[in-house]
Amino acid sequence: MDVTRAEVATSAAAGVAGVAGSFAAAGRTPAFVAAPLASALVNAAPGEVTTAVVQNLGEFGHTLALTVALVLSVGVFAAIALGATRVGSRSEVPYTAVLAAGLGGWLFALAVARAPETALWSAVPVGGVVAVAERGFAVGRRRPVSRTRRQTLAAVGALAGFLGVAGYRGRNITGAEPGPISDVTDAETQSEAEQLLGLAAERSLDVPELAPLVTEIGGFYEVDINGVNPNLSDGRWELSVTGAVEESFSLDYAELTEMVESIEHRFVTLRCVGEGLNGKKMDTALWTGVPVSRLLERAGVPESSTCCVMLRAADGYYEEFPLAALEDGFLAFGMNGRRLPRAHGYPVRALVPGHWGEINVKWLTEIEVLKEEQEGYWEKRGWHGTGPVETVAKLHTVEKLDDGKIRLGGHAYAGTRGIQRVEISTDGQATWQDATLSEPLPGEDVWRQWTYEWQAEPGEHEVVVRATDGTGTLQPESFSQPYPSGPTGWVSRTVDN
Ligand SMILES: Nc1nc2c(c(=O)[nH]1)N[C@H]1C(S)=C(S)[C@@H](COP(=O)(O)O)O[C@H]1N2
Ligand SMILES: [Mo]
Repeated sequence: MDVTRAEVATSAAAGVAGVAGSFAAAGRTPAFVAAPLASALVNAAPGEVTTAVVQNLGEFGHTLALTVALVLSVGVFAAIALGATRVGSRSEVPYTAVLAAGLGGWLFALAVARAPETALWSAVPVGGVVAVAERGFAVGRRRPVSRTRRQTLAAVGALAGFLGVAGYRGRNITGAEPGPISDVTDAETQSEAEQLLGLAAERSLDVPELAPLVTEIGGFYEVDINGVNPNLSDGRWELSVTGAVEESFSLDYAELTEMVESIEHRFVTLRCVGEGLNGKKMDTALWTGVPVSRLLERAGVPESSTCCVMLRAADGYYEEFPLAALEDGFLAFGMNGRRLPRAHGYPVRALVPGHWGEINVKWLTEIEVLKEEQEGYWEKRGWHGTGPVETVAKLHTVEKLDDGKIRLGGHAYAGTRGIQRVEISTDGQATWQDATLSEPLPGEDVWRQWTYEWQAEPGEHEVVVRATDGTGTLQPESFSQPYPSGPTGWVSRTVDN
């Protein structure tokens, strides 16, 4: 089959226009055609690839997947446009090519992103490009039409203009970024949160380089299986409690936020099982929400249901773990005095005390009580990240002070075991000294900051840091990689004075 240059140019333009139209309508939300394709690519990839993309490459990996998905989408819209012009050239009915291109574009976008209105934003540009080409460039026409340079330039210019507008519009669609929790609770709840945040600021060590006890929302680490986050609305959100319970039920956002008697604030630290030993995927926030036990009581969990639960989310994520762990869990709709941001699970996420970040499911839609164990998303890919966190002390700041001393600092975390002690060796583990710890924050599941100063001799020093948890157990010394059960070992570093 011969494809003429005009046809190649037309299909390519239609492909790009179809994707641009979708972006203009949906921005970085799952209704954008490339978003579900990128997710499908990541999810269909072998476990190691998914791990590399999500746990190690992070945002870059998602950008890569999204780029491949973009190219694919352009290709499909282009193929649709080409097919449509071919069909049109054999038809006596006017506008066959335009209609076929539009319909094809709409169906493809709909099949991928399942948003009929947004799909129109692909259909119209794809059909439009074919219409322009038919009229001015004789594509798909038997009757030759002479094309002028001016027409070509006008068409290219129109396309470029469309891309610019689409890019601008799409980038400004960021999805829900909600306001303070007082919008959905009351002024008192808001002021409690603010007082607690004030307390955390007071208790943070006076070491400017060291991250404070509560991480700012924008600085809180993020790990997602998809490069594009769900864009839910609280008005349509529902959480169902199902499975081996006496009575399944669903509850909506208003019901949850109106459980005034049950609303609590909790400082909780999260840490990703896939991070490096001295990595930065560990942060703390003040979360506002309702204990999960309220919902489990309402559903009624029979004595015989002692096994486990599956939490499911709007992004297709699912994680399974012991029911006992969930009983102390928390459903958060607030973070640092704000309503939960989209990146961290808006409108509601689960927080499971002391466990790896993995089971703290964001965009939560279902809690299913199970009678038998099943594998979660990451366990299917070989990870063991549903249990309690390992103890860790991180070394994140090394500074030389004016008086010539060296100051070290970091955070230590051991889940609900708490941190009792952090020790430093500056002589390659010959001797150990106690670090200064920040006063503990209220709560069972929070990190502590540590700092240590010493007058170092000139030269190199091997610095090692280790924590002891609240049960008196020393952080494990033997080194292991993050995969499959989280990193272990003592963080060390050579400090040059
Ligand atoms: N729905 C959903 N929940 C999720 C994830 C996800 O990809 N989808 N990632 C998990 C992982 S691996 C971690 S470490 C934490 C990270 O939470 P954060 O992004 O709010 O820091 O969320 C967990 N909850
Ligand atoms: Mo994670």
